[in-house]
Amino acid sequence: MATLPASKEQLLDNFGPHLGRMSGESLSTGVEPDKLVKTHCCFCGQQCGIQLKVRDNAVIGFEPWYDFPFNKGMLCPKGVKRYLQGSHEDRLVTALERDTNAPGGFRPMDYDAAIRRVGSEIQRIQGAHGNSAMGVISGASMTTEKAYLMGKFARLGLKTPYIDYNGRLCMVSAGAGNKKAFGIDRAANPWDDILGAEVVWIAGANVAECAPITTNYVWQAREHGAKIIVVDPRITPIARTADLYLPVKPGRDIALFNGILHLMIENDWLDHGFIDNHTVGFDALAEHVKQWTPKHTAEVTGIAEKGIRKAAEWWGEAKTSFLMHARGIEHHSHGVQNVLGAINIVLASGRIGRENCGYATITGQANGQGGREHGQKCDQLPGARDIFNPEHRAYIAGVWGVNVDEIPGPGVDVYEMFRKIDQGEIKGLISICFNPKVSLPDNAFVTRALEKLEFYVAIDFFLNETAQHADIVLPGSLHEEDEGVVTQIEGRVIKINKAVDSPGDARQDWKIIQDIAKVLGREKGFTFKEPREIFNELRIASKGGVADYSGITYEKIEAQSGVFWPCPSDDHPGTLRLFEPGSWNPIAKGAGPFYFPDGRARFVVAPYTPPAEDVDADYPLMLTTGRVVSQFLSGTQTRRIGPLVDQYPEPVIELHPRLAEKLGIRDGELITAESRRGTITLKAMVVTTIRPDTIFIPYHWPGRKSANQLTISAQDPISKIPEYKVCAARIRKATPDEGREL
Ligand SMILES: Nc1nc2c(c(=O)[nH]1)N[C@H]1C(S)=C(S)[C@@H](COP(=O)(O)OP(=O)(O)OC[C@H]3O[C@@H](n4cnc5c(=O)[nH]c(N)nc54)[C@H](O)[C@@H]3O)O[C@H]1N2
Ligand SMILES: Nc1nc2c(c(=O)[nH]1)N[C@H]1C(S)=C(S)[C@@H](COP(=O)(O)OP(=O)(O)OC[C@H]3O[C@@H](n4cnc5c(=O)[nH]c(N)nc54)[C@H](O)[C@@H]3O)O[C@H]1N2
Ligand code: SF4
Ligand SMILES: [Mo]
Repeated sequence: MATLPASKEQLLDNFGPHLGRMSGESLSTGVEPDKLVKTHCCFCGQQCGIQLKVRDNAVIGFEPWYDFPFNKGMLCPKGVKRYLQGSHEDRLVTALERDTNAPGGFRPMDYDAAIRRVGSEIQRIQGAHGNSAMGVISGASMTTEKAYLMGKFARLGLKTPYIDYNGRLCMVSAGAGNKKAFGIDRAANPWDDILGAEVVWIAGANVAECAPITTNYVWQAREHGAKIIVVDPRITPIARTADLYLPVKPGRDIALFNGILHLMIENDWLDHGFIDNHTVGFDALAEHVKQWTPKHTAEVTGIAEKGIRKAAEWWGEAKTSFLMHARGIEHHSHGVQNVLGAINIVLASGRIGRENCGYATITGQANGQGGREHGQKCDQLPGARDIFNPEHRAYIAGVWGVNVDEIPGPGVDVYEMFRKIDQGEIKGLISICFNPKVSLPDNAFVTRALEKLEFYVAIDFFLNETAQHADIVLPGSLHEEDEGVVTQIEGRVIKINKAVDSPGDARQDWKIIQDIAKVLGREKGFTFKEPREIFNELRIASKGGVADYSGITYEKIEAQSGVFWPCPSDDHPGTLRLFEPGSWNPIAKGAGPFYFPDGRARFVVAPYTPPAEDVDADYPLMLTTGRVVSQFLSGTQTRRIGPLVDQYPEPVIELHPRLAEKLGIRDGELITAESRRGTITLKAMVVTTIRPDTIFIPYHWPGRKSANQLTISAQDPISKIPEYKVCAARIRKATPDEGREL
């Protein structure tokens, strides 16, 4: 059996963040850099500050950036090794054209000729089948300038409603829940509020592996006496240091939140003043949760009644608290309900909108926050405006200098786009910063759909698995080759600074998009000369919207170590904490702190529904999927960074010793997991840290090692997020053939 570390020190060594200041590394130790560039990590949504060491137009290492307030010089293993990807031999430096006779299936192509081919294919497809036969899929690892440009380009450059982005797989349940309850979609607090919380509730977030720097905030809170509650089907590293661990069955968090609220009401652990003055809908919710007795909650969630009562008591009696959640509760066909359940217990406690009292959804991708605000979502216009709202449309049409009818209506979510590709409705695709062949559920379907496209162009700096299906690949820019803003986990808008030029024919993504607009003869509105110009247009486009960036400038970001949005004017410092009495709010206009006309937050009844595919006699186990600390998302980048690969070379199937014993499975042995959609053969990792009815597979690998061969394409009806976190599965020993095929 694999042993897991027990002490805090061991956790740090084996899993976690490098808490403690690191000395810089460099490719060539002793070589003096030409310059140090202050910027941020390219990976997760925490956006740690880092200084890149640059010599001869190459990033050769890093130095900590101690003064950046969020991470104060700390980095996790990915941040430490990120600089190694730029020099990788796979880096795309020319355009590529599909050629089945060429080695690797592609041959290099002149950049301008590639752009001309892209233009003529788009014209051919749109001429024959209409503008909507083209689709765009985009990404939230890119700067906000690029995200904004992609939304504008799809609507005006391609005149298609079909654009969506990879945040659809990530932040949309959180966003939809926040919008329903608060009227705004941003983490409500700066992270310093964690430090003074008496109770920290962590639901469905593997904080130590996926938001490593946040671990430090949680542990500091604990040093100050905070009690930590962790809800997860697995005893993750953060759970091992928790005061109370609740091993929820995958897909049942809403039952737990309803059960907690039941006990809060029964014991009068409520802030009546807050509920009366600042919310609506409590009575209907109180009626609904009557059925969620501790006994019923325990039956549904698989958590012992004692643990439920203890959690309710700690949460109920606290004077200050912080609740955070991530994809563990959101990646569900009822992800929005789970989020609303979490918000309900926060609102009932009244502990929001003041110091040390907070709530946050942990942002995933580098620009998971900013990338979901300015129009690359299928139903959204800049400033978090709604594409179906006539006033919002009219405002943006004015900024863009077009007739309002020229802005197409809402499109569809990215999975639905693949269904439309499969049905032949969408015939041409542009992808940028997205690897759906690895990251979408039930990915055999995605692969089939990709092969049906008449024309597909991918923009990336590596030839990812999806791009291998492209007709043309255009070499885009790495993070350190461009500048622009991103919005990190707290809602702080920060600046990515350029460190080096792109190699060969590779160029900044926004230039490539403008080149395509130009060759289509639709360059009006796509003649920006630098990211700053795009940002200045975005500021105007966001003005008066909920996500108002109009008072943010590159200079203000530098002067203040970031600016928290909303920031509605030049003399406004930004909004550190949402929902504080008196803070700027264009919707409530003084009526109250929340972003509705009456200024009140909404309690929303969130009924429990089981997962789309529950266990049965044929598939008796719950499969859940997620991450490991050293790999990132579809792995395109981190599978090319040697030290990170060494740390976790290949995926394994985590299972409990009791399950292993029942099936005669030994640790390290090859086993096969099956769902109704696919099979996967990997090594077993027998651990006591998982529920015996659940198995876990990390998803960062492609092809026969991809967890998404098994996952289900069921989606939340509101947010359209896929149900990555639970489907029915079974396991058995692998056959000799399955072992040989690996
Ligand atoms: N190392 C690393 N860090 C990352 C990323 C990465 O790929 N690698 N990706 C970034 C991105 S884009 C994201 S979205 C975040 C994701 O960050 P997290 O959401 O923290 O990561 P996951 O591993 O997807 O899932 C979190 C936990 O949910 C648990 N879980 C599964 N089902 C349930 C359930 O029904 N209820 C509850 N309560 N828990 C459940 C899993 O056991 C897992 O421990 O991480 C970001 N940071
Ligand atoms: N089974 C399972 N599947 C999951 C999840 C899960 O928990 N379980 N999690 C889901 C989540 S939360 C997420 S966020 C998605 C992520 O899924 P994807 O977004 O598909 O994964 P990435 O690896 O981020 O793919 C991004 C691609 O963009 C490229 N890229 C990065 N930055 C830039 C840039 O600035 N410019 C350009 N041009 N390209 C860039 C990278 O090289 C990579 O090829 O996966 C989802 N899939
Ligand atoms: S991956 Fe996230 S936690 Fe790690 S260094 Fe980068 S931004 Fe920081
Ligand atoms: Mo994500």
